[in-house]
Amino acid sequence: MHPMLNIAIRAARKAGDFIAKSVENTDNVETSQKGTNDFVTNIDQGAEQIIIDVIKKSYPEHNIVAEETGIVEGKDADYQWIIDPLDGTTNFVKGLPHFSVSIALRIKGRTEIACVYDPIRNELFSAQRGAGAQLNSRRIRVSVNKDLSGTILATGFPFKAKQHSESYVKIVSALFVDCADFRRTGSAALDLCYVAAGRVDGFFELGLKPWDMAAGELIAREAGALCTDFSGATDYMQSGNIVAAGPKVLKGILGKIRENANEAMMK
Ligand code: 2AM
Ligand code: CA
Ligand code: CA
Ligand code: CA
Repeated sequence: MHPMLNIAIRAARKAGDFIAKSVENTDNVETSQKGTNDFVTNIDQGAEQIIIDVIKKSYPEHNIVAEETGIVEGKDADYQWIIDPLDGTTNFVKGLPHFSVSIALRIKGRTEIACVYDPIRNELFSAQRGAGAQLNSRRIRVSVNKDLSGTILATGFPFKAKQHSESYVKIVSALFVDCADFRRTGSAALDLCYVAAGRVDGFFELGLKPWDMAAGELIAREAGALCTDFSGATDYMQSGNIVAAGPKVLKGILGKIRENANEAMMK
């Protein structure tokens, strides 16, 4: 295993176990609001510090971009770690046991290493570019479907970009004609991993941040998924709008998006 993947996994497990422990004793959880419908807790921050400490100890020169801390500059700009210490904070705050720790490493602008850890289920998803994707060390693959029929699609509602609600609902209605059903889990990082594992057949969401997607998208692609933005191009890290699925399902989702999205969503 790549030594940097080893460090990513060590950091994710340490942070995840810290989060899982806090679920047992919610007296220690302090929630504050960053904005409308946008929560952060001392556990998000504590988990992030654990991850940063593990990475900095092994790689003091590397750069870090973390959701709650922002940019931690190092001397070597070629290496950039992208961290979401707790993806699914709203679930966590509500006591809904579905969230994850997401860590990716980009080297010279390309994601090389990724891990997403679900501490409640003890599931560790990981990938190294060119070496496939794993769930707890076993190889995972996307589902194979000819088209949208029978598919279960994961999505996230545009709770932040509510100006897109109408177009979003149109896309969902159009997809619902052909797919079997939807899931809305609340952790984009795990949604991408579930695409990778074939637990859902596709995923789309808009308005995501790089740390929501960076690890999950490599894991999905290494498991055979294609990831695109809503126009079918690969600019999802910039736009925050992502579709992930096996090639045929992706084509079906993109078709419905193209027919129903507004102009701003297609950028
Ligand atoms: P978070 O829990 O790390 O914030 C679910 O739809 C996705 O949206 C999750 O990846 C979640 O990440 C993210 N999310 C939740 N609330 C958010 C907010 N107010 N602003 C931006 N992203 C948010
Ligand atoms: Ca957040
Ligand atoms: Ca997130
Ligand atoms: Ca987060």
